[in-house]
Amino acid sequence: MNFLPTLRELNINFTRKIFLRYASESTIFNLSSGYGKCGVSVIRVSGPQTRDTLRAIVSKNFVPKDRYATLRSLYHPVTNEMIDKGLVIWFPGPNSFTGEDSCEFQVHGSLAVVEAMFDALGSIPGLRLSQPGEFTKRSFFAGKLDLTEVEGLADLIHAETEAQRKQALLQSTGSLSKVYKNWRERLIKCVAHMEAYIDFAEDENIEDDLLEKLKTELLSLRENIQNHLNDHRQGEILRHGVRTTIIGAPNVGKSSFLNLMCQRKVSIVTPIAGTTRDVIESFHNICGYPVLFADTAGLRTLTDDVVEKEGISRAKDRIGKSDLLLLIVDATELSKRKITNKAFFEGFKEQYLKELGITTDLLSETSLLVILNKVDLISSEDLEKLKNLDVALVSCLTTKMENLFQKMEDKLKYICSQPTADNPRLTNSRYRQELISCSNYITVFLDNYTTNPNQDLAIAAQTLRKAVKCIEKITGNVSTDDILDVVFRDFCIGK
Ligand SMILES: Nc1nc2c(ncn2[C@@H]2O[C@H](COP(=O)(O)OP(=O)(O)O)[C@@H](O)[C@H]2O)c(=O)[nH]1
Ligand SMILES: [Mg+2]
Repeated sequence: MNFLPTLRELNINFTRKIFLRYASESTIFNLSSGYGKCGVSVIRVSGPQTRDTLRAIVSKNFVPKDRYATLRSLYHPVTNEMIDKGLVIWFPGPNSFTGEDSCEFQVHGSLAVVEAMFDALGSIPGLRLSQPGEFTKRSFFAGKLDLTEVEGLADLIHAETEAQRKQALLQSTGSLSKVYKNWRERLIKCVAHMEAYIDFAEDENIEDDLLEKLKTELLSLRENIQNHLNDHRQGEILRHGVRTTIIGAPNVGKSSFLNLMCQRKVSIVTPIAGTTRDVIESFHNICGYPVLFADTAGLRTLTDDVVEKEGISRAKDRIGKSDLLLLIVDATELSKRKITNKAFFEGFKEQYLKELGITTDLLSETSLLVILNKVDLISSEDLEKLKNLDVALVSCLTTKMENLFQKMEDKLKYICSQPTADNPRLTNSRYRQELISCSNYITVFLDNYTTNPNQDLAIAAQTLRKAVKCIEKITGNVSTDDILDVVFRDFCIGK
């Protein structure tokens, strides 16, 4: 039996088709790294005129060696004035980043040199400055990267912490792409089998248990997708930053804690209860994880102040949107109540949260770390006893932080997890939406198939094709200009 027509039809490399449509005559250039007062600036050129560009800038007889750095004098093609001496590298297509002929000029990093180079390149007819993301877009259309790799690359460029860098690097080098490609191929096979069944059901050569096998495969595939989706949004949180809210009663030192983390006076600190009213945010790299701290109004149930009430309402709203809550408690409160063992402490925590008006539904999806502040006010004996509890001990006044970073790192690791090449994390809500739809189409197929064996098989096959489309929208195998616009919009110029 020949499945080839179906497979070929589904497997058309749309990307290449689009590339042919998009491939322009234009050669683009831009600064890809370094700017003003940097040691080196790298200016990249890509497109059909790259070889001519090298001749125009270096010399008429210049014969570049593939992927080999050579030190050359660089000239303005109109004035023939020497601009700089720098390294020139020639990357012939198709084995270049963009798939086209490209080259790099590594010049001295001053603004004046870069401007003179831009003027020189701009004077060559047919050359123009690239748009943000245009080099990567060409790479995508040349089939060098799929959309998940493109988005991983954008994340790598924007990564602010070590954990984000690791996740982005894995994605940009194809870890997610591999998973989604595999699911797409498995689904395509299912469609092909389904169509074979429709076409050749009467044929005696068809395997009897073809539909049974199909069902087993789709159940297993759906389970893989579900497991990938049930990730507590770890990859997305790491990508966007862990929303961390500092909460507690008035005057326990919440604002002092934010200032200590930021090493500057972001939030106003006074001994007057109810000083902080708005939610004050500040982004920080904590142990390699991106943390978006929010200082909030002190929580108390008894207040008539309208502004403070609004502050408390904003704080609660923020609690509901947090990934991590830092509950600041005055350490003297615990030593006063003689709470030194774990069981008592758990009871205290529950009661204390209730007193603050924090209900369990607000906490359901959120991790909580208790931070005992003002340890400078308790005896060293009491401090020793508090060390038995699962808390971080700090003094914002003396800046003493016993075990704070270890405790924070444990929580952050748990919230973001450690992505690995074998188990890459879902990092993007766009992928989540498409995978949910994909899984739903598989469910529709399985439900209809199992409950109604007489269903229209052509419609069933169509449902599976829709499931394939969902995955193709993630990786960019289909022509969806609206998705491409969103993906490339956030790239920086020169990449
Ligand atoms: N002794 C002591 N006082 C502190 C400490 N942290 C904050 N305070 C004081 O507690 C008061 C309330 O601090 P603030 O940060 O405004 O508390 P918030 O209302 O929870 O934001 C201020 O007078 C701070 O100087 C600490 O570690 N030790
Ligand atoms: Mg405050």
